[in-house]
Amino acid sequence: FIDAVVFDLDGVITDTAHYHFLAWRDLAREINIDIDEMFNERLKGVSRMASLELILQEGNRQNDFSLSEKEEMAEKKNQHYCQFLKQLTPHDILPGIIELITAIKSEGVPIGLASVSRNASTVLKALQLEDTFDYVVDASKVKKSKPDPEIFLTACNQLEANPKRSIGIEDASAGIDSIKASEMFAVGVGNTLFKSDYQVDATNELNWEVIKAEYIKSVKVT
Ligand code: G16
Ligand code: MG
Repeated sequence: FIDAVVFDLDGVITDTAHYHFLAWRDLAREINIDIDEMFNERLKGVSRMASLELILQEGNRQNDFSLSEKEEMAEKKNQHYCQFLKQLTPHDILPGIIELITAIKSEGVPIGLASVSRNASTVLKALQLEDTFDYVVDASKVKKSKPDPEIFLTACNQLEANPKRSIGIEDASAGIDSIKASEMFAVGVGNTLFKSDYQVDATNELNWEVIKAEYIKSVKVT
């Protein structure tokens, strides 16, 4: 009765969301903008250039740089981020994720990955998960970033899944919006994702039996 489950990468499969934050924080400091973990919530699931724009707005510096200067800054942040990725190993897969994937797969339900990151394949390789997902949608395959539904709809389409009978798992507010706009059932990992259909505090609380039960409840209500 469930067609597919589509996972976000950064912040759900592994905590690269923190590395993105550290790299942006250092870059922002260089131009005298301070960002904290709370502000970082707004960067989660948002593409590289859109993240930079949000940071510049935060410091009221959105008109201070040319496009090529912005591209340089984004590139600098990415190089710093890629340094962190070098340390990434399968030990960095978040708690409960392998168990969840195993439970879903044991029922023959296909799984997809929806990440707007251009580094998604590098991250998957480092975690040794490159053959785990039935279909991976990354930045190269979509025109519009989250919160647009394109990325989750593409994943469902490729998995031959009806979005209304599919589940998306996200740690970002923009990602939950993308899942809801796709008419999928939204599972949120975090404590501020109020638009989720079902929310857990952390990945170790993701349990396939519970997720299915919550999905069935929502279908009965509507
Ligand atoms: C991720 C992160 C975002 C990041 C974006 C682009 O999305 O959540 O913070 O800005 O990818 O990443 P990159 O600079 O590597 O292309 P997701 O969809 O995996 O959460
Ligand atoms: Mg994420």
